[in-house]
Amino acid sequence: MYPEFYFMRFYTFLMCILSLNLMPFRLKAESLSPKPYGPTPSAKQLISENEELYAFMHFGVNTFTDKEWGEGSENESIFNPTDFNAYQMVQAFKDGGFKGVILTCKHHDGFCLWPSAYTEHSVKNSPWRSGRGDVVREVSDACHRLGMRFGIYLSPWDRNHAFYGKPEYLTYYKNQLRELLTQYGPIFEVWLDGANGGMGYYGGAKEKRVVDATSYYQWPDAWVSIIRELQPDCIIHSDFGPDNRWGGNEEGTQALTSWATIKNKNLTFNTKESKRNKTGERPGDLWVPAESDVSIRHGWFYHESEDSTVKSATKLFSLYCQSVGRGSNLLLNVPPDKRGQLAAKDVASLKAFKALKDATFATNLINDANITASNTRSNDSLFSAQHLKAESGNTYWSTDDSVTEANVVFEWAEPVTYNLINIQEYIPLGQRVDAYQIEHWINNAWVLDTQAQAIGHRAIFKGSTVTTTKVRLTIKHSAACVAISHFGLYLQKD
Ligand code: FUL
Repeated sequence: MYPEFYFMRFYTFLMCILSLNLMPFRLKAESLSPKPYGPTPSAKQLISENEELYAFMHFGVNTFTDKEWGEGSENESIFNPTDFNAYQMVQAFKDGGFKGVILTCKHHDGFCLWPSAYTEHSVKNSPWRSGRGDVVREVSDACHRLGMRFGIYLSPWDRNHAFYGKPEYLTYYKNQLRELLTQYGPIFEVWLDGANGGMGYYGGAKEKRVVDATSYYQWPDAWVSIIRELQPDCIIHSDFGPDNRWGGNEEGTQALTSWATIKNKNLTFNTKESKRNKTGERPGDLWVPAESDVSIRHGWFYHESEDSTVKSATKLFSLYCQSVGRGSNLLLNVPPDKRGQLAAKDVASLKAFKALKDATFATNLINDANITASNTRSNDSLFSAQHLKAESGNTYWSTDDSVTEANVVFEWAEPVTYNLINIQEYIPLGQRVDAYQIEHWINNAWVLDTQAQAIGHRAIFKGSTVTTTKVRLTIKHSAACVAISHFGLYLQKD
């Protein structure tokens, strides 16, 4: 026999002993965990919800014509940023805590920010970089080098294209989708805008063309299948989803109760049902959380006259609380100026927003609290309410299967002061809680801070400043036993 043989036998024996030792723990965690309730997020939806913050960049001929919607007749020569710098922009988003950037590769005016092989109406006929520039390339490269994700907006409505409204345009659109999905590395989100039809240049026809978005666009067969085929990890955004839905306004806020789920009925591209968009539906059949878009300025494109409208860090933090803090992503648009950079004021606001957010969430007061739960699943520390302190990860407080009403009391030896409450559900197991409240103890009685319905990925409540020695979280009703991953009390100083 060879020495290697003895070594391999010993190694195999050792591995068996080790895995036998670990197995009971793994089996225990799996066998004791609650069963998922209702629809649950896919792996890419989970990543997207955890990332929370994305940047939108509206850039194109409108930047130079000072318009919001270009007509499609703009001469390519108008596009000429004087000092384009993708790194300046992507770095500013990164410094602001954003995880990805979605670029308007083509807005309604039809001008393409990349040298598409299918049209002359693009950067290749502009004076910028002598016609050899590619904004999509530079922004996607900067994203990938700086550890940010890159996404695309490709407007279905094209006011330049001669065939818009006819079958030929659909081939053009699909070809462009393929170009963008195959030549610029991983794409984390495709943002399909619902704005459609109207007056336009249309190759010189200069007329009104109205389409029925549901029957005209080959949705979902064409677009969705192309995106799924070429970028399976990509989130598809449209008015209804399928991966996240438009939140129902362009103000960056979400309804107080916004479920991550919707019903699987009457869903077509451009399904704008304001209630469904704003609040989601419960019980739902599909996991389609909201995404809330808003611009840091009054308009989506850069206009010097709007320099005074740049939102402050406090305003951005308040939007974060009203979007991410209501189970949605926040998609914040910051438009490049005529140089092809973000203006200093916008950059400063992004940085200050991150500083304010970090300072607010720096100290969770429950870390020093004595924590008592009315029920702990199987009385097992795996599901203890102590896990509520953890900011992220795979731990959560859970109750026995039969227990759908429960509470946790947090108690301090010395009074604590807070004005912001943050609660998160363990969403890999679905959205379970239907009603809950948070109270504090004052003058020997419980006083209500807030009562609400949906938790989901995150629920944030900014209220008046409270000083107390006891706080109670009560789950009044849950569709299945609870699975809460985080609870936090913070003091936001403006
Ligand atoms: C809308 C568009 O019409 C706006 O110009 C902007 O792109 C916004 C994000 O979506 O539907």
